[in-house]
Amino acid sequence: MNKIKIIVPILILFCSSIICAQSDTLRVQTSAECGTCKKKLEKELVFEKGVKSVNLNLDTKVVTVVYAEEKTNADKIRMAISKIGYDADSIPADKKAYNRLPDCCKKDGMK
Ligand SMILES: [Cu+2]
Repeated sequence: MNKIKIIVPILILFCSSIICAQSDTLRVQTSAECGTCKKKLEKELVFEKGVKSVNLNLDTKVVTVVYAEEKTNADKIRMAISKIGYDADSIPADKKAYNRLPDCCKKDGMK
């Protein structure tokens, strides 16, 4: 009986450390402007291969992406954000995708 009390917590710890090791969290500075951007970015980015969860903070414009390390990487995620139409850190928004954004989502300089 006592053995089980020791083994179970160790097993739980072991399993959770494996799950944690497989996913990584990335924070990307974007050019999102409004609630429409948030919905669009979160909805489209979550379908990207390897992406587990997406959350955009509109105050900071930083998108937090949890992804599977073995399926994708930070550069691919930044490229995906660019293809949706937003800047991602140093990668500028894809021009065509940007032009398709609603007016409210465009930066003043590029209108
Ligand atoms: Cu917007």
